[in-house]
Amino acid sequence: MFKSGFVSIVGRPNVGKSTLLNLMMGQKLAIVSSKPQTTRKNMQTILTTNDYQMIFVDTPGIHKPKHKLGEYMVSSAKDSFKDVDLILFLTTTEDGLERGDAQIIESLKSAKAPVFLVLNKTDESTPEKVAETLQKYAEEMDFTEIIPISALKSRNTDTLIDLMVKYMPEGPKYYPEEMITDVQERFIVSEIVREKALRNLNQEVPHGIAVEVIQMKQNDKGMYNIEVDLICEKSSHKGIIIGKNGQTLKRIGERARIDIEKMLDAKVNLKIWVKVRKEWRDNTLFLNELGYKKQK
Ligand SMILES: Nc1nc2c(ncn2[C@@H]2O[C@H](COP(=O)(O)OP(=O)(O)OP(=O)(O)O)[C@@H](O)[C@H]2O)c(=O)[nH]1
Ligand SMILES: [Mg+2]
Repeated sequence: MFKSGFVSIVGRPNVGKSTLLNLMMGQKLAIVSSKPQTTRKNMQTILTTNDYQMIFVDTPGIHKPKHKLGEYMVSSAKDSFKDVDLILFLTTTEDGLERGDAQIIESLKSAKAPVFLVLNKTDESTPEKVAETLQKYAEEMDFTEIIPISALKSRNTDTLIDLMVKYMPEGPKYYPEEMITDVQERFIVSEIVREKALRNLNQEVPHGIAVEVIQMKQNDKGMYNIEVDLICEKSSHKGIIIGKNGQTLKRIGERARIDIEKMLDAKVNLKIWVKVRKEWRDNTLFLNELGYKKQK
């Protein structure tokens, strides 16, 4: 009997949703950073074996939105509660209930799919704190399964996958075997650049960044010429992104190029243009242009 289904991965920002997705896929597809609100839109990845096909939906962290981009992110995440066969609710031992998990649990209660409580980052915690947290959460909701893991150290993640498969219904191969994601290469390219910007910039600068691929062409030697706009919110931010003698931008560009070359398995010539667009995170038209718009 072949099993298949959709699995949504939800939780507060920064709890390790994208890290877990990459681990289960056995390759890096979603970007990861130590800053909250890294993921901005839902992304599907597809894991096919001889026995099952699971489609994972990585979602933005659920938080209190402060602009239209944030509203889009939170509604995308919550949309994923519907029409899935299983929900993984990720959290950590860090006072999650006080920091927004209580509200997430309230919305999860009306979901039709079974909900697993997945306590991540156990490598950063103690067994006592893990046990205490699990007990506290179990009082809030009747979770189908409760699994402590470390996505970073692959701790207990095989058990998690086994349990997920157990709850998958009998079903068809929704996607061809060789397909691993529903997003295009262009999107992953823009995300890689954004990841390097997130990792190399501080305070409010990285959160106001968007990346748009304006050209991506392969020449007859197989090399890609890629040009992207790196959009920020203020001219002072533009200066910070470029850095002294252009050092910061150079570092972002080099790190991004290395990862893009790995992903495309080809040489890449990457050009980044830094642009300013005031308050774009509240500009609906521009958000739509960047692909931050509802599908329906
Ligand atoms: N120590 C530890 N760190 C982890 C673990 N899983 C993820 N992290 C780290 O937590 C940070 C956030 O990881 P992400 O995977 O980007 O988290 P996310 O939930 O997708 O975050 P958003 O996209 O912002 O909602 C990164 O620095 C990860 O390396 C873990 O099991 N243990
Ligand atoms: Mg993420």
